Formats: sequence, C-alpha cells, structure tokens
Amino acid sequence: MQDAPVRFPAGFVWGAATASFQIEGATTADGRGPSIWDTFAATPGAVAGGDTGEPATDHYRRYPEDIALMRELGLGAYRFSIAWPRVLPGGAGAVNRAGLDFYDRLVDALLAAGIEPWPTLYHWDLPQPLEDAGGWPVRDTALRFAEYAAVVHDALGDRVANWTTLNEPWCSAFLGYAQGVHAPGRREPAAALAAVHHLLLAHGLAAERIRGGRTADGRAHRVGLVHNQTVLRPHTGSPADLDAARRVDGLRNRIFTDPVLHGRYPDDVLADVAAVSDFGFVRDGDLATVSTPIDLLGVNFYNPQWVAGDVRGVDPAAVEQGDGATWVGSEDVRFVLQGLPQTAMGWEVDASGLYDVLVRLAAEKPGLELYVTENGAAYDDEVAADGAVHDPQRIGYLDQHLRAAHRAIADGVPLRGYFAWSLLDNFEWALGYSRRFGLVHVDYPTQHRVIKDSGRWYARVVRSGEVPPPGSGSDPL
Ligand code: PNW
Repeated sequence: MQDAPVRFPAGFVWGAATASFQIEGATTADGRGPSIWDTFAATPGAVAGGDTGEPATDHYRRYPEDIALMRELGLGAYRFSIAWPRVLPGGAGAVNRAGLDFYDRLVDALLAAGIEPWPTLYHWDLPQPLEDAGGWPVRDTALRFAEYAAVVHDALGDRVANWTTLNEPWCSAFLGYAQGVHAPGRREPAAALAAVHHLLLAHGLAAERIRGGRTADGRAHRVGLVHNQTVLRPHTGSPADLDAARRVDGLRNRIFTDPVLHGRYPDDVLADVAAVSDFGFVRDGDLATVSTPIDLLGVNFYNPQWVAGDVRGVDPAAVEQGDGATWVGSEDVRFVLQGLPQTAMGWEVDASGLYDVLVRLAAEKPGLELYVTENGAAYDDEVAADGAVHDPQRIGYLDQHLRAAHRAIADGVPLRGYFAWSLLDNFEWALGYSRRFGLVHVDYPTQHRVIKDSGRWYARVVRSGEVPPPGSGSDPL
C-alpha cells in the first residue's frame, strides 16, 4: 500500500519556494536599504561562518537563469518574497522605483515562462530604520507594513493573483525578539509578545488592502498568511508532559491561528504569559482586522516535536539542548528526540506530522484552502565525480511528505498545492550557507547550478501529478 503510486488531483499547484534575503544577494544594488538581517549578519558571532547576504545565489542578477531552471523542473508556481528594503529603503516614505522594478521584471519573466508568481510580502527582511524605531514590538511597524503592502499591490496586482502577507510570524517574533537567534537578536520576552500582535495586525491590514482587487485579466486577488504550524506531541502521557505540549502548542500555533481564524487570543495562552505581558497593546478593533477573511492558509512544515515538562528519568542525550527563552512564560519546557532519522538540521523526520497538521487545520476552519508553502530537508550534499548531486535522502523525505499530503487530501483536506523548500541552496539564516535545502545545488564561489537528483525526481512528480513507487528512479530532464 505504502508503495502504490499516488495521484494528486487535477489542478493541484506544484511549486518551489525561496525568500529574498536568502537568495538575492546584491544587498546594496539599485538603492536597496539595509535590513535587520544585514545588520544581524554583520554582528560577530551571530551567523555561522560569518556568512552574510552576499553573494547568496546572486539571484538578483541571475533570475533569468533561475527561471530557466524552474522551467526545466516543470514548476507551475514559484513562491518568492519581496524585499521591503528594496521597495522602501527607509521602511516608509519614498518608493525606490529601481528596487520595485526588479519584482516587475521577475513577475513578467515568470508569466512569460508560464509560471504563476506567488509573492510573500515579508520573509523577515525588515528595513533597519524601522527596527531602529522599535521594530515589530511597536505598533507603528504594522502601519508601515500596510503602506508597503499597498505599494507592492498597486505595482504588481495587475498580474499577480495569489498573495501571502507574512512568512512564519512565529520565527519573527520569538526567534527574533525572545531567543535572539534571528535578527534583530533581541532577548526581550515581553517585546516578543507585542511583536506577535503587531505582526498579526500587519497581516490583517495588508489582507484588507489586497482582498477585493483583481488582475488585469479579471482574476480575483486571493490572500493568505504563511504559518509554520507544527505538531507538538507529549513525550509521555504524564500530566507534566501533556501540559507542556499544550503550552508549546499555544505559543507556536494557537497564538497565531486563533486570532487569524477566530478573532481571539487563546485564554490559556494569555494566562500562561500573564506574568510577562497583559497584552495591553491590543486595541479595540484590532482583532476584527487580524481576523479579516483569508482565502488560503500557507503551512510550512518540516518536523514534529516531542515536548516534555519533566525530563527526570529521560536519557540526557535525548534532551535537546535548546534555549528555553523561545517559549515565553514556559521556559522550562524541553524537547525530546525520539531516535528517528534526522536531517542535517538535526530535525527528526516523521511525515505523519504533516498529515496531522493538515487534518487539524481543515477541521478548525472547514473549507479554508490550504497550501503547503514550504517542505523540504537539508542534507550534506556533494557534487559527485559525474557532476551530479545524488541525494536519495532528500528524495525519501519528499516522497514521504507528499504521500502524507496525499493521504490528507484523500481524507477530505482541501489541500490545493505544494511548494518544495527550496528551489536553490541558499542562506540558511543563523546557519549561513552551511545547510543546503535546494532542489538545485549552488556552488557559491562560481554560482554554478546543478539540478540535484531530488530536483529531477520532483520534476517527474510535477509532470505526472503522481508520486512514483519508491526506487523507480528519476527521469532524465
Ligand atoms: C523556515 N526553527 O525557517 C523559513 O521559512 C525558511 O526561510 C527556512 O530556510 C526554512 O524554514 C528552513 O529552516 C525556519 O528553528 C527556521 O524551528 C527555523 C525554525 C523553523 C523554520
């Protein structure tokens, strides 16, 4: 049964995803201003190897070559993000036409290649001047985001139908402002909670602006949020572990999905964080804005996690050495490895987590269209003597997750598309260029690209709409 080919519905969207700071390079070209990731990467010790946003994959200049690769892969859609500091170098005020023009060219070139553009407005590169004015913990940043969204929507809305606002606000808020391992590197738990609210407000304001628009050929604009929902499983059935799983689920998932889907913050989460924040930053009307109807929800899924509230008796080698600062008000929680195969990120592979996430969201908001907007794996790829990149582990990862996604569809989940992370190897945030997620290998010194075996395998899936039986190899392109 596991080995039977699985066929996806007609019209299923097949794509790959990237993000501006991770691929573009050209960080000072054509009037781009600094972002918090430029500043963070320039901070000694913040990013592995001292890596920065240069040269990344030089996509700003090589985008025609990259679109040719997308065509070779047969992609129907491409999810990318727009760099706010290219469009508004000061974060607000004067529009930098030259920066906006890059996305104009990109969208035209994608459409000419028959690839549907799926822009994300914010994938973490906040203009530095807005961080200097307080960043996401201050309300003004949400208002500036709405202005930025309007500028981009005005410029590209004649051709772009599918929009997403924020990528993974959990990372922005908690990795950026609580744990400090992402830009801007602050460790201020109360500020992280304010960031959650202002990110969600930014999403709602932008979604209100985008909805109701139409492309020049008459397609209604659709808008959504990209959220990194995951499944938090209790390590044991003990009350301590069950409660820890509830608390982490609250901070990772429900603090975002409850306001967006239901217009309220979860009471248990508010109680859990009450000693840190009274949520006094929420103003009348905000939750109506945050819960403005969306047309789709993007789900980025990598791995499930097992949570413990009490690790006495657990093999210390299995307890992840994470920093509890991420989990504001629940700094005591720990994650326990289950002994499953791991990717090069140290993330355990268990595709049933994707199934569980999709089924849960479908039950929570019946009818809401879901898209897997990121899914993929880092492995230590090497270019072989034959010039190819043989990455059977990544093929295995994608195979298992696509089967899980298919199982969710078969069980009635309105999953409408899947975007592999990532098109290209790229700047993996605090880990720099040391982790490779691409379907396409990038040799950074030469910028030479090679489609990996997994890319060839994915191209076959995209062309056939079907996941082939394991071991059936990849078609030559
Ligand atoms: C996501 N975590 O990031 C992002 O959307 C991508 O830009 C990124 O490259 C990809 O996943 C792979 O990491 C995450 O610590 C970064 O749990 C860190 C975490 C989760 C997602």
